Amino acid sequence: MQHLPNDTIDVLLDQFGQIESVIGDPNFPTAMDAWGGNDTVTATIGQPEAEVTIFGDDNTTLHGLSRGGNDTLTVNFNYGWNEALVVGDAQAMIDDARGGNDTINVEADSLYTNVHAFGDVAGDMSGNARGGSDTITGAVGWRSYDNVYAGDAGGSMSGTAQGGNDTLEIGVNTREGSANASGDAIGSIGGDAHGGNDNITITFGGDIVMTGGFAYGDSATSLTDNAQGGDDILTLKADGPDTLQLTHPTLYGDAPTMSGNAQGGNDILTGTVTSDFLYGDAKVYAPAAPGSITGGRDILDGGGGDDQLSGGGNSDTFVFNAGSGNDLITDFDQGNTAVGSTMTEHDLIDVQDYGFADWTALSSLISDNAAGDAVIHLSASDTITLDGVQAANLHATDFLI
Ligand SMILES: [Ca+2]
Ligand SMILES: [Ca+2]
Ligand SMILES: [Ca+2]
Ligand SMILES: [Ca+2]
Repeated sequence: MQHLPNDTIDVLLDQFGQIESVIGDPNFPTAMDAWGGNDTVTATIGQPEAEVTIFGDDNTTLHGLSRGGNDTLTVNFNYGWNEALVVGDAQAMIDDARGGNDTINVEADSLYTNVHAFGDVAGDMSGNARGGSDTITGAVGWRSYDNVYAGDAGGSMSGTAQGGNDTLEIGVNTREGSANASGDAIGSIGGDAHGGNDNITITFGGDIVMTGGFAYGDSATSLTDNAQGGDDILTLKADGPDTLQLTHPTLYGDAPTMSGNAQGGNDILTGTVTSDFLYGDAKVYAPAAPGSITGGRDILDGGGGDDQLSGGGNSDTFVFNAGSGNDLITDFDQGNTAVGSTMTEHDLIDVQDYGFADWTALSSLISDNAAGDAVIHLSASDTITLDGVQAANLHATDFLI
């Protein structure tokens, strides 16, 4: 196994419109197995229209038993109107190639600046490729709407590819801008590929107006074939009290769409004071046969604001704390039915924070609305509406009191 050198590379983009490409291990040997060096690359941008591309190993496909190094890749943004593509390892990985464990810091909080950052590859992972355990720290600047982060692949995952266990921390500290963050892939996860167990946090600043934050535990596109989602932790946070957004921040425990025989992981989704949409598994289901899609056992907590919560298939837990707002559960005990499964599920509503004495006390606060849906009146300002469920069909066993 050839080991490539550990390099330290500093690049300054101090010209208007300057375009630079930095490769940690240039001429990575693709005809044989090799191990990339542990490189430290720092790019500093000081002029508008400058663009930088960084690969921790090389802009090529890692084959065989090749392995990416453990790289530290940083871009310092000091102006605006800039672009960056930062990739922990390579363009693609096949065979038994493995990505390194990389640290990527792209806090692009300057205006009109967009970053794409991927922990392992800019393109696809196929064969039996495995992603590393990467840490990506990002921030979105004013009027920056094309910020995309993935723990593993900018493209798709197929074969028996396996995503790494990654950590993504993204700040949206701007009045206008948005971020998309996936624990594994931006494209679809298909074949027999698996997502890793990732931890994604999106933090909003206190004065957001036209901002968006979208997190996907596994894929920003879909889980299809026999793909399996990982067990992910997705969290929205807000720094300030004046949050108002026109785009609902949205968390998907696995992916927007699940099809074929896809299986969701057991995910933990936590919203914030904004009006969030939380999907334990997916928003859209296209099973190969009735019941072929399996949901995960997810935990959903919308936080404050008026949230829309969908657990998806399998038995999920919905958590409500004092100040939870007026929330809607779209599929209480109905997630399996949505994919054509006859398996019963038993979702739970956790209202322990409200301190009700017993089921008698809680049940007296549940009644049907004009549409015939059960509404649980937790307090003068907090309610839970259960779409498609009547009050008469709720029991003590549906709650954690
Ligand atoms: Ca990596
Ligand atoms: Ca991952
Ligand atoms: Ca997941
Ligand atoms: Ca679920």
